[in-house]
Amino acid sequence: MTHTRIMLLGAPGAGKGTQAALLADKLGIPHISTGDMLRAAVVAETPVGLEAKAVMEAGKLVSDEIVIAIAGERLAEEDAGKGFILDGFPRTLAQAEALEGVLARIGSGLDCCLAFTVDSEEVVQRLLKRAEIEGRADDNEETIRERMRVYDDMTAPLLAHYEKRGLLVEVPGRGTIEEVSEATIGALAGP
Ligand code: B4P
Repeated sequence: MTHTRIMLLGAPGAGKGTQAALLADKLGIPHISTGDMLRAAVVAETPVGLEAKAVMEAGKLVSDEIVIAIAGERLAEEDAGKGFILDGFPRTLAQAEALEGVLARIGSGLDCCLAFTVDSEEVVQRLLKRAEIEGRADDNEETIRERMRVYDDMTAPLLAHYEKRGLLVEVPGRGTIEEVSEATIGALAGP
């Protein structure tokens, strides 16, 4: 398995965060989640957190400017030099272009984009279940449906963007977490 600069794409609840954590552990490279970084900023009440809070609670995207800055800073840290799992970034074409610039500056590029496919009713059910367990402010049915609309409008176009670059690998996101994990490792190993 040679891929170490990996990004994960998929609708909310498609399994990005779950699979990113498993993969990062297996490959010994950092899991970089813009969602986790933004939630930490909200809890710490930093200027970024104060700006992001209401946007996230409404199921909208935080501004490209903020997200590109926090992801760029994190990718410049030493541990990301040996590879990374990007989870939830990029989410817009502007973010994808910014990522290409950041990686080009450090003489690197993405090895692949793993796209998790799963049907919308299943993701709603998964996120409602997470709401019972974790109580995340954006895991209620109305906000989940808004996040899915935002995904279709702003993020789904990235599928064609990465396909054109020969980086897109689709992974069926249905099944248990273990089954999806096996499919993810299989997808990285190639045909
Ligand atoms: P994220 O934290 O990225 O949240 P998410 O899309 O809902 O997915 P997540 O990765 O957490 O969940 P997963 O599918 O693994 O973003 C949250 C918000 O932050 C965004 O709405 C936005 O406001 C902001 N944001 C983040 N990045 C941004 C960016 N780049 N630009 C702008 N704004 C940004 O898992 C969901 C649930 O399903 C879990 O409970 C899990 O246990 C379960 N699950 C996973 N796989 C399963 C399986 N196979 N079977 C059953 N359940 C499963």
